[in-house]
Amino acid sequence: MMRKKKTYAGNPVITSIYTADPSAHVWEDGRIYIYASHDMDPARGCDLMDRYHVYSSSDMANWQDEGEILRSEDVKWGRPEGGFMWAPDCAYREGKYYFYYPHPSDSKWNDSWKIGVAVSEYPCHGFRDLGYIDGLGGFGMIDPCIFVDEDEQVYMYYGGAAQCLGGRMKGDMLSLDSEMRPMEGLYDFHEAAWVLKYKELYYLMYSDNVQPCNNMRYAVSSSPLGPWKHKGIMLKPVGCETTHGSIAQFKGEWYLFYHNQKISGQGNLRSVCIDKLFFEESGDIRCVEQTGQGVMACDDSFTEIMAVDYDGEITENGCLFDHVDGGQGGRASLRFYYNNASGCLSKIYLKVNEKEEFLINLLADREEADITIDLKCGENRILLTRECGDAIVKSMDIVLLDGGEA
Ligand code: FUB
Repeated sequence: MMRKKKTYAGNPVITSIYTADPSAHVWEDGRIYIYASHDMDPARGCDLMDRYHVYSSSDMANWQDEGEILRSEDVKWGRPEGGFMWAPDCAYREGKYYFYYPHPSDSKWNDSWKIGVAVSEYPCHGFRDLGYIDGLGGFGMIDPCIFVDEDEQVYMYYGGAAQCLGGRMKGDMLSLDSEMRPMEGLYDFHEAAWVLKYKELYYLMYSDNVQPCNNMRYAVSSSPLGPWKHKGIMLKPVGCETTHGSIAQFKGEWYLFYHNQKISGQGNLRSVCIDKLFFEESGDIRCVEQTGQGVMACDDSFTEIMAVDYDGEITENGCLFDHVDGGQGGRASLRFYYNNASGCLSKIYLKVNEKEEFLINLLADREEADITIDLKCGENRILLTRECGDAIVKSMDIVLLDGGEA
């Protein structure tokens, strides 16, 4: 069967699992990628966050889950209890993708933040952890943002607990080339720094400390390290306490990537959204309108994808797909087709070859849920167990992302 093409992305745009803190980038292959953190369901504050997923698109409306790229278990220097894989960023240089993530190195998590780096030759798989950046970290120091200027100079920004620091990085993408210095002129900085350049001006977007829900503000400067001039609010509260996002230009249009709690109603089970962003003639950013429809496909580049279909064996408590052909093994994009007439969010637990994977959301106003996982070569067993709600999964299709015929 063909996977259908969407005309509008819808908000939230990622619905099957909870995702937050989206960092969006357009890479050499002409696609746009979102590097998101993952709010593990059920949540315990933001403590259990783990398993970064990457999403990619050629048209802004149809997003492919590219699968998991890193989890706390892979971080040898990290806190023994794991979790706390918070807001990441990614940068490209000379054929390699560098993934930056904040993670504590000790059980006393908020005193021991470090900025870890993983590297790959690919934008969305194959990442290996390289350790952390010497000279960065400490109490509340989270949310790395990497900005590569037009002259190829690389800058690092990060911070939390009301402190934002910035500095130059070396071309190795792993070490600092200057002291990190306070970014001056920001009004009410909380966390979530994001830097970009538009025309001749640098923009630093960040979240403020307003309670119970933060705003997103921005400041401008003629230099990448400030001093900054505060300009105002560019995203009003999204409904949950945190606000965090990124800005990217894709095929001529500007977009804001952010998160809200629309699916769960819980501030620590968030979902990535996208809306259009506009610069005024003056260079000011117009306050972004948060829509339910989301952004429209920006062109016809997404062609319907041929997938292999499976009918599920519907059981009293879920659905079983046995003898699923994983081809030569590797990443597989699963799409579950379901009926959810209850009007409420349903959840199913996914197990692949007896390995616990995720709770998957089956939204009342949708009929499909996507997730990318690893399948082994040959036959696989995929079991869905009802966690809550009345949705019934009937069938599934699979696209093998790493090649290999199913
Ligand atoms: O997602 C965990 C933390 O919440 C991020 O690092 C912050 O920016 C806030 O979004």
